[in-house]
Amino acid sequence: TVPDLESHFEHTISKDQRIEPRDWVPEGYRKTMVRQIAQHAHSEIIGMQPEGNWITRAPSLRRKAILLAKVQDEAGHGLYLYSAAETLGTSRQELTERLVSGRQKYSSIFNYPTLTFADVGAIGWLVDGAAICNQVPLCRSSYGPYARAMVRICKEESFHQRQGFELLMTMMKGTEAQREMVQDAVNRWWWPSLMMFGPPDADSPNTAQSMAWKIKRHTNDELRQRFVDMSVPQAEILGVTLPDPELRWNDERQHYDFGEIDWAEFKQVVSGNGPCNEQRVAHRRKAHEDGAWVREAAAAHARKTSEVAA
Ligand code: FAQ
Repeated sequence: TVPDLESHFEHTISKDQRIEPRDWVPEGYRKTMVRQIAQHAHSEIIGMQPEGNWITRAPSLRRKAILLAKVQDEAGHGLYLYSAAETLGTSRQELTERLVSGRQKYSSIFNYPTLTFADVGAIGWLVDGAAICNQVPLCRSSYGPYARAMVRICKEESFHQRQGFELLMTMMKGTEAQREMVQDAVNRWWWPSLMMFGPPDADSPNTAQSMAWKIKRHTNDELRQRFVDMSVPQAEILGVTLPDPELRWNDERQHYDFGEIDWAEFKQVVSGNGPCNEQRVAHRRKAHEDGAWVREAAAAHARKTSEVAA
């Protein structure tokens, strides 16, 4: 009966055990989990585009090999995550259709352009850095298939973050023009990276319930603060300035204070009006349409083999 199932679900959550695909879950839990996993998967897939833009123009064979590997990892993360969502009863095809028709979100960060090769470094350092900060706690998320996917994904993100930092460090040891390129990239990517953590807690409609269900382990503002605290010393090592005049250590709080995020810009980008939203979705839609014949051929082949077997 439902009360039994419900108490089993509540018990599993309260004991910090994992919910598995065979378990009964409240509809709200299923909906939230599918939304978060799908948005996460879409972010990985759309997130291939800004850096993919530089694969053909990487400055050396070594940089090209690293970048190819990173972008391929992102495709892998996306597929992993779609599989996790499928265990909740929503197919990858359905989710892809929601993405290409603009009905489902992906991270705001991937709607900004990559103007120079230093952007590849800044994405690795800041965007993957923010992703790790957000995702390490998700390894303890209550939904088993999602939490387990996060373990592997975080290992790969850690390599991504290091390659970005190392790229920027190399450029900082180069010419004056290279140092300026790095500073310019950091100026453009810093604030959008802080927006990756989502709206402030007071304006985050999903946080309270997701924390109660242990889908999320920390609030948006907690993770954003952790990211700022982690990034300031790294910026010092690199020798770049973070573009926030209000950034300073607060001895009382034992954290860095930072300036106000431009939430109007965040809302614009999330609602489809960022600098590259249209281009990103159009590119994904075209790739999906161009791949239709592969899906049809695979389905026809599967049908044929099952007919032969029967
Ligand atoms: N952009 O109530 P909340 C990566 C939406 S890392 C767009 O606070 P929640 C790696 C939110 O979904 C990036 N939308 O929501 C990589 C909700 O939507 P709704 C992906 C945003 O879920 C690196 C609404 O606003 N990582 O891809 C954003 O509790 C380099 C209200 O917000 C993840 O997805 C945003 N920044 O908390 C790849 C991590 N923020 O209900 C390539 C997993 C919020 O209107 C290259 N996700 N929204 O449909 C999470 O941890 C959470 O979903 C949050 C949002 C923290 C993102």
